Amino acid sequence: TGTEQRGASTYYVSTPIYYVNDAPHLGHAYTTVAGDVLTRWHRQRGEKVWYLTGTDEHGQKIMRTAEANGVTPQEWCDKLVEEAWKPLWEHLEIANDDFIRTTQKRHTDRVQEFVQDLYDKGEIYQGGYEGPYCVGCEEYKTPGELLDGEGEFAGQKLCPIHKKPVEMLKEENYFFKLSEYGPRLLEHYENNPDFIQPESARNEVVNFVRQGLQDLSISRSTFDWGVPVPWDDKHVIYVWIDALLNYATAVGYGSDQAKFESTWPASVHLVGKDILRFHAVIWPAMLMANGLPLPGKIAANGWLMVGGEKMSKSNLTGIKPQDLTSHFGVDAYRWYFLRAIAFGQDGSFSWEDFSARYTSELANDFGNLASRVAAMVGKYFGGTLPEATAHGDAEQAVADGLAKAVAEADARIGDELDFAGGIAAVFDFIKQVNGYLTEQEPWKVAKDTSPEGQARLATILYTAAEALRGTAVLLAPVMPATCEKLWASLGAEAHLGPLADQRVQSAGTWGALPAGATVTKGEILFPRLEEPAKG
Ligand code: ME8
Repeated sequence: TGTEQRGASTYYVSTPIYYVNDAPHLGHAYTTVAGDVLTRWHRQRGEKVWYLTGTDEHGQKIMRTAEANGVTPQEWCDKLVEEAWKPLWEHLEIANDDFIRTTQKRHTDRVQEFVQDLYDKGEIYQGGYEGPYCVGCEEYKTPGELLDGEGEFAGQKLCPIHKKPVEMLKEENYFFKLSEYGPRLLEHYENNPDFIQPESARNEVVNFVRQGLQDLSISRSTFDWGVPVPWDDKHVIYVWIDALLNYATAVGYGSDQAKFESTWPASVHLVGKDILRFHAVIWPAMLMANGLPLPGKIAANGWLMVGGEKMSKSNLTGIKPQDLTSHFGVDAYRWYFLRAIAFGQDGSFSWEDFSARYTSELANDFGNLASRVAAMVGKYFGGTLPEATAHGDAEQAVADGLAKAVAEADARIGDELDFAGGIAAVFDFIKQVNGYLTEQEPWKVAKDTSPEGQARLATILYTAAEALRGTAVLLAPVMPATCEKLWASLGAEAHLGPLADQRVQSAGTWGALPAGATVTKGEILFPRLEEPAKG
């Protein structure tokens, strides 16, 4: 059909663009860190990558928040973007290539053109609609999915996600003929089994579409904080239509054809499962309607939960990432959520679990290994990495372990978005190296001053250092600053160049770190946590 061809030469990943009604919490950071690790991984494969994030600034939710704070919506958005959202992504070492805001002219002009095109093609018509609306979701709800309110909300119907009363909304609006796209969408899901990930999300969407789609109201006339409908300025474009188009407008749709063609379509749209239908149903239908290629994958992450409910800004249950990074550090933070929660599943944050994993896996297994090896190369070889002249079976097992970790992590993280599985493979390897040192006992071998004894000692320490070289490359996308410190402590840059230039494909090639490298005992990678932990 043409829409299924993916030709772009760029590995293009997007996060949702977040509502700026409040500051970001752990949930937003979860999706954004996942995308950062994924794109860093692909950059490390040597691919051309584009990583996009941004903010969703129109609609009633933002307008009401601004009103409640006594400022204009634009002032509110500017303040939140500059003081809360951008600084957090910098703090978390997010290497996004662009940051789109839906109030930017480069976006609003293109949104109008896109919608005008659909109108000209007869995909949009005028009609009326009345139904229960959740401002938290910015979405009409179907009566069947609403919950009965209790207590302060007795007698009212509640949104199943926000647990707040819905409002009855009646409008004369413009409608997109979404109902006509069911068969083509189902065909696309069928022909592209990986289009929606994970499987549970795919099934949910397929079932939803099979029940039949309704046309979608794409304009609002009861408030004006939005992009005007080009042919009828009494209406603004529905915030979700406006928002979804960011993925195209940010990479040159309608403005920079060369860039658009080399970037579009997205390889992966990362989304929370709360907004799956918008991305897996409405968005592809909009693209089909305008003849644009569909994205490669919609990957839904689960929810971080608080007290059994989705952590949310609207319900004031958000925990600020900075509350955790100030205690655990940024890299441990980036690592923890991807390591501890299977991507696609819900998960609960717990201070105890984070502390326990930090201490056992980061400080003890990984950090201690790095500092022990550097200390022994310092003590026994004056800080110059010795040659492995006695490489035998035990060493070969470590070399094979590295190759296996590389292959496993590359497939899991780079292709399957199984971050937990990929990180676990690297930490299994770290355990293997620790086991190797425990068995070889270099501190005892050091007492044997014969040439054979010294050759053994040299070989053991070379092997451990080379294992760390591979580990630094594999963990760099997850813990960039920590791996830079390790790279520096191994003296790797002088021989192999910057860590950022290392390739996944050659990370498992044994013997890359040459004898003669200057190994120094650098900073402690994971300092002991201060006790007692908050929580
Ligand atoms: O939905 N657990 O913006 P939003 C995991 N503007 N992820 C969570 C989470 C949680 N508890 N809470 C939020 C919007 N997220 C729209 C998107 S896209 C064209 C428009 C993450 O500020 C998750 O990725 O409500 C979720 O989809 C997103 O933040 C919602 O952010």
